[in-house]
Amino acid sequence: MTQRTLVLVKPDGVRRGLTGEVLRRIEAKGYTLVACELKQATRDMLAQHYAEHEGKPFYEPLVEFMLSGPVTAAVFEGERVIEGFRALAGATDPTVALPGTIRGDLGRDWGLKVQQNIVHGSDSEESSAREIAIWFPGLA
Ligand code: RTP
Ligand code: MG
Repeated sequence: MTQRTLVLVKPDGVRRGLTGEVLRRIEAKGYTLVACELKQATRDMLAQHYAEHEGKPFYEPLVEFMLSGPVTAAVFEGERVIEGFRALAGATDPTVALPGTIRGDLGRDWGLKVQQNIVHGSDSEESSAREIAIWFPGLA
């Protein structure tokens, strides 16, 4: 079934100049870019985006990290793209993410309060619909 997923190149990825590399990998896999914009998140957007994590020990550092600079927000489309992008991204912890994945090839532990792992990708159809409405409210 054709799906859409919300991808964020997080502030660490944008600062390191990895936006092109991340988008290249997703396009090379065969998914279709349907929206893309450099955006500065607001606290309100992040409260909605990370609602499931509210109250966890990493929540506040995560929000501060996500506010620390612009993110590249993108929507990709394709068959099973939600699962497909999460496979491209690799495990949440970049230290153990497998080589060949975005986080495994490009990320590492920087000894900071929250994992800075370059990308976000929606984890379900429900999440992708909710997240796309936050980041691209006008997208049909
Ligand atoms: P994402 O939502 O960014 O695609 O990543 P994910 O599903 O692999 O990870 P999730 O569990 O949803 O966590 C969201 C983000 O919070 C940061 N995190 N840090 N213990 C920690 O330091 C920790 N745990 C989570 C990461 O940036 C993670 O991507
Ligand atoms: Mg997640």
